[in-house]
Amino acid sequence: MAVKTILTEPDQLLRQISKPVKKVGKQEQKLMDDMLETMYSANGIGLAAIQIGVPKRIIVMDISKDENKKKPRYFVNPVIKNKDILKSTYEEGCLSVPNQFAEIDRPKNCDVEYLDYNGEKKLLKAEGLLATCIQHEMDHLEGILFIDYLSKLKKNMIIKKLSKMKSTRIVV
Ligand code: GNR
Ligand code: NI
Repeated sequence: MAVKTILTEPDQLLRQISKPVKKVGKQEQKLMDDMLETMYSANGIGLAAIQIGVPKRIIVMDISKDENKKKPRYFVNPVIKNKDILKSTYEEGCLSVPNQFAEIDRPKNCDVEYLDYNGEKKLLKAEGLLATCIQHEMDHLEGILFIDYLSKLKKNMIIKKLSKMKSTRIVV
């Protein structure tokens, strides 16, 4: 396994639409292992493959709080089958939009069909943080970031800040 570099806004790769996986093979499993290790090392609860520069429809997640009780989840080619008309608000962050947070409304519950780590077809009825996170990750597959839901003004402020941070190189 290996920790990969997480791309950050305004990297244009993050805007790519990810491609469906034809078969969950060794290569995809190795990618999922690397994604999980990268996510844990960045203290994230989810990661989409495009965040490490791979435009495949693959997501890893672990929303468990206890470090000793890890519960990794893998989603390949996820599709939302059903979503709530009820919305819930959550303060979201993103490893690709470092140190920025905003309250985002999304359907409260959703059903997701996907292939697991072994390529088996599964259906998950997601609620709460799990539902929020899976929807955040599925947006990444479409090249969407949570800041896209903010006003132009707020979004541009964040992009400007991140661009500045990126162009600042500390010289000793
Ligand atoms: O680590 C993460 N936390 C988080 C908090 C609220 C809503 C969504 C997330 S996902 C984020 C990791 C990430 O950027 N995944 O794409
Ligand atoms: Ni994200």
